[in-house]
Amino acid sequence: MTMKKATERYDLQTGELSGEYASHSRKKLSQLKGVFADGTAFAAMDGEQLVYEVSAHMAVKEGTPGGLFFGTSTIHPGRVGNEYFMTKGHFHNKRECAEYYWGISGEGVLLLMDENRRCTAEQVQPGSLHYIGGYLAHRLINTGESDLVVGACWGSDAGHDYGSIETAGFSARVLCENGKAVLKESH
Ligand code: PAN
Ligand code: ZN
Repeated sequence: MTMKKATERYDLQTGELSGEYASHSRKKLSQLKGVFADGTAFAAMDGEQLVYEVSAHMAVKEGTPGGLFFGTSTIHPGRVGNEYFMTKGHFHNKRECAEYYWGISGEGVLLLMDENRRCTAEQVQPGSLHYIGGYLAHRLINTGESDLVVGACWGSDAGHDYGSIETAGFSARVLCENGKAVLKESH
């Protein structure tokens, strides 16, 4: 019997992933049209600006029943008007599929919304652990001045449904008021 060398790597400090199964994607502002409330502020900004990046470790094919995916999301600091940079957010295609998030660095908010559009929000900070139950849409918001880095683990058959969020959005937004992050209802 031979012992295999570990080729897949996860940096415990930074959340950086590397190896055969690691892939990286980036979201620029121009890919987030309609996500932020202030369309005028959005139009005045540089569409090339990087808003967030996701590294994912996918050792099985998307859709494989029973498998797991593992990822690191980095949301850069910034605002569109008074609204902080954030992810698009999604429900899972298989609505019952849950997910774990954990804070690695930076400060932010995890916004959750159920299918009746009821929102709750959790503070994300280094070491915070978040169990996102099934049937909940989830979005990360960077309320700090440095990168918000968050780890994630989800089922390889969960899938991502962005459509309903693109159409109706979340029923709450996190805005900067007098330098502080505040949660505001928005229908
Ligand atoms: C995360 C998210 C990641 C980017 O890995 O996919 O934070 O957010 P959007 O997918 O909403 O653009 C996750 O929740 N996976 O299921
Ligand atoms: Zn998810």
